[in-house]
Amino acid sequence: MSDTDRKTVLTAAQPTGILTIGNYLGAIKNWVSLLDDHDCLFPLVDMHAITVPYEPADLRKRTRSLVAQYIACGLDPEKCTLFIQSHVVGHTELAWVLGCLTPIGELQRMTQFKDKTAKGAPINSGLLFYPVLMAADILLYNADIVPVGEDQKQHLELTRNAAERFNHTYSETFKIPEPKIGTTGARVLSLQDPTRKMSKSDDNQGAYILLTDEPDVIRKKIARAVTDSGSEVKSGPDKAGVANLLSIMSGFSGKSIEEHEAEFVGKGYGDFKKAVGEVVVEGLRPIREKFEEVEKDKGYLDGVLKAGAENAQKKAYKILSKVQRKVGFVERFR
Ligand code: ATP
Ligand code: LTN
Repeated sequence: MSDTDRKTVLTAAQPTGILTIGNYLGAIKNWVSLLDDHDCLFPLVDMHAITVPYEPADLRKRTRSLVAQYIACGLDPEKCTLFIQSHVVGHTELAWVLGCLTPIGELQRMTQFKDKTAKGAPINSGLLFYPVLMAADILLYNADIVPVGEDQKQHLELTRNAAERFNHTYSETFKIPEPKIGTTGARVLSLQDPTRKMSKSDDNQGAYILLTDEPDVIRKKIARAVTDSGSEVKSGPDKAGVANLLSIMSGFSGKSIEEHEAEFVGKGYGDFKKAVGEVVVEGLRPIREKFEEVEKDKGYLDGVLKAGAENAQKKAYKILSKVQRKVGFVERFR
């Protein structure tokens, strides 16, 4: 495939802490599979992260840690652009222009904004503007494909509207990005309540497995995972707990759920959970080891981030200068 045929994929996450196996199996593993045939950009959206209360020192630490986690999960910086959003000039500049085309009502209708404000805490205007900054992240690189979870569908719709509005108000500039909503990745459920998704913000630490959990912690969490009544190791609508463990096992082993079911015919939950534990421990071992190696290598991480920002900046300037010309700003002297 020639470079010009390659589609641009862009997706982002906030640096909120150590990722879970839900983030890995449901999202990152799929991003890794796109690296060879696409031009992939992965900004770490630190500017989005300051829309809610936070500690500056934590944010800095978590941002660097997330880069190391991405690399450990297989997002090879030689094959994609890993960068920090605040390192690239253009995200906020474009957000401002798009914001001047976006009716307030459209932002107030966002369910994520409504959920966050419903809790009654004081609201800053950054939280309202959040989706416009997200639209800028995507449009600044004319991304074709944006893989996101179901919860980001509405923000993607707003992004598409903003691109169409700009194209219509000025002239054809932006591609209309396609969302790729939670397609092939598994939806990993809580180990303690398989009616909910696995989430690192769960109060119960037994509900999730982090990429950096030690082998014994992983084994314990899986041994204590909620399973269903009955004793057959089989996926099914009334067997959400067992189905979740089978899906996790298959995500790490690469074998199908049916193959794993066949392995446990005539065996009980105890044997099954032990086997799941070992598959997860072995699946996470290289990730945890790589993470530990990369996280402490400050020089290497700095190099990755510097190269990532330079590459992203080149692309961003191209679109930003086009936008600034079209909206009537006097050309910048450089
Ligand atoms: P939290 O874990 O705090 O609830 P989050 O993991 O949903 O937050 P995001 O940054 O929104 O945080 O997630 C990044 C990506 O991981 C998204 O594409 C999301 O759909 C995916 N993801 C998160 N949790 C799971 C899960 N349990 N199963 C499958 N995919 C998941
Ligand atoms: N809002 C998204 C994070 C995000 C994003 C983006 C995702 C910010 N900018 C651009 C895709 C493309 C979230 O909370 N998951």
